Amino acid sequence: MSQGDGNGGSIRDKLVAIKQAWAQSGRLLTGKADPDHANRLPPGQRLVTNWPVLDLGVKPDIARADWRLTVDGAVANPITWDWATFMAQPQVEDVSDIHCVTQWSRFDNRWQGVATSQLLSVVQPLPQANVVVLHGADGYTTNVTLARFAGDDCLIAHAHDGVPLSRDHGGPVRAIIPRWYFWKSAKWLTRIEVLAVDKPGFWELRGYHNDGDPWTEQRYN
Ligand SMILES: Nc1nc2c(c(=O)[nH]1)N[C@H]1C(S)=C(S)[C@@H](COP(=O)(O)O)O[C@H]1N2
Ligand SMILES: [Mo]
Repeated sequence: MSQGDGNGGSIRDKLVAIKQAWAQSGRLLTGKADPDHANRLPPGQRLVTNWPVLDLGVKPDIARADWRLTVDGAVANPITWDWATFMAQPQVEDVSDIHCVTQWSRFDNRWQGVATSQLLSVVQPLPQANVVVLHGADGYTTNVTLARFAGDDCLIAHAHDGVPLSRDHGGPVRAIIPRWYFWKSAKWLTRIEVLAVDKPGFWELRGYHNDGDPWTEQRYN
């Protein structure tokens, strides 16, 4: 995250400031919660068929040969996987919808990768473990409760619709947390920190909700 740091005039800093101001003013909230999922499209969302790209102005370029995934913190068995070790894990496929807090949703995304439950069974979280912080190679972070992260629809994805994840969309590997807004699905994933005490991530520190349920519009805190 070097671009723009310490330079209040960069495009990246302006974009961050705009989204942070939206969070402060509660923009985009409709007040029409749909906790029972009566509609497939959550309140305030509109369906897209393209796939927008959102980032902080930095797209890390990571070759699979250089990529590593470290899981550390409150675990009995910390790991660092290289590409071959990651791909040797049992592979799953899951279809889910994307809901971005900036109001676009995209249905029926077919993800391929390693289930978070598989990863957790390898690292063995300690009894006090409560939350994970996902780290992207661009310096991005986001926090997710361990319970949510362990959901059966969550995975560490390396492909979408059978095609390797592009650099734009977070390749080689990104997290997929379908039941939360898409800001929780960290791209260019290289580290998963397992913690006893919660630690807000990049957007959570800038006014976004600590959870992020689209049906009750947990956009901002
Ligand atoms: N590493 C990293 N992950 C990230 C982001 C980011 O800036 N850096 N942006 C988040 C946000 S706000 C969204 S909406 C989605 C966008 O994913 P996409 O570009 O594949 O649509 O990635 C999330 N994961
Ligand atoms: Mo987003």
